[in-house]
Amino acid sequence: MKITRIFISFVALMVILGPGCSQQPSSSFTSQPDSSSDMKLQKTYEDLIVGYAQLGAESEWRAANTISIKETAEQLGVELRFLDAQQKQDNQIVAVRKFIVQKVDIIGISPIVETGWDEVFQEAKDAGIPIILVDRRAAVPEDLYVSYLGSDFLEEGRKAARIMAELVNGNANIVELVGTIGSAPANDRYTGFREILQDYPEMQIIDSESGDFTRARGREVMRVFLQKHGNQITAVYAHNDDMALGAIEAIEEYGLKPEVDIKIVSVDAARGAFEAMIAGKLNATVECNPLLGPQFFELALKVVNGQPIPRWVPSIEDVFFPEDASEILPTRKY
Ligand code: GYE
Repeated sequence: MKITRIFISFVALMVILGPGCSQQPSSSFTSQPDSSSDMKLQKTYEDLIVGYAQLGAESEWRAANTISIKETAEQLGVELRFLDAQQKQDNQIVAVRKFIVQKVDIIGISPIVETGWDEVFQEAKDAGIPIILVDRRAAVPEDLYVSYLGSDFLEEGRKAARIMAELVNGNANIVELVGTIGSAPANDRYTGFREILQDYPEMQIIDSESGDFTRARGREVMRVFLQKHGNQITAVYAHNDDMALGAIEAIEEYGLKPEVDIKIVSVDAARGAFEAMIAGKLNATVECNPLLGPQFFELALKVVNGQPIPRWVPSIEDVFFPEDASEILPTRKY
């Protein structure tokens, strides 16, 4: 079974291509270039000061994302002020406030959870500093940020469910390892998966718990699932690869064979997932691209120069299976 690019979302492409999707950043964020002014007024990458509020370092995905942001800034000559919030929303809010005091040109942030951002985003707006949401969305009014750069997490959940349905022939007792509670990817991967499951009455989610997107928590939660449900469990849906890798360890400890006795589908397509597929321990991984540095700084420069940008810049993503894993692993960048 080889499902390659057939899942690339038509909707996502329409968002990229659609003429109605571009918007002019609001004038309270950026000064429009005066048509009579000369090109010197346009900023270049070397002029840009960017504040970046990263949420933490919980996964292989996040490590690759941070490297992409830092390396791209260095290559382009952008002055990057980077803060790691260590998995705490309060730290991210403090980081944004620091960037406001420092009067950076623009702020990038991966909001750890969806809610609770209105006040601090409003403060940035009042200071005339635009915000780009990177990787994760925030549930705030649209005028509080200029663009969202990241994946279609709902579609990732749907893809995982379609693959799972094929693997189990429409019949399974599934346990779910949910990502960080309240985060956009956990919320949407949860919902997208269930949307598709409605068409498969014999596929039941018998338990669902957060493993906080980490390998250690994925292993702990899977141990508990196995204690509770034993070999009733026939499938695992993990919202990211790290949790799936933890679950694999727990399944082996319990004496069952991952991939064979228990089918496992996860999200991210990080190198660890390819290695697990090559070792015959993971059935599939849905890609979620963390290499957002180049697109982020391109957007940032456009915003600062008052150029139109899309409201959403979605990533185009694939799905990978064990049969292609050895061939593809050397080409993976994360
Ligand atoms: O899937 C997970 C990470 O926000 C898309 O966060 C990201 C998610 C990714 O910890 O591995």
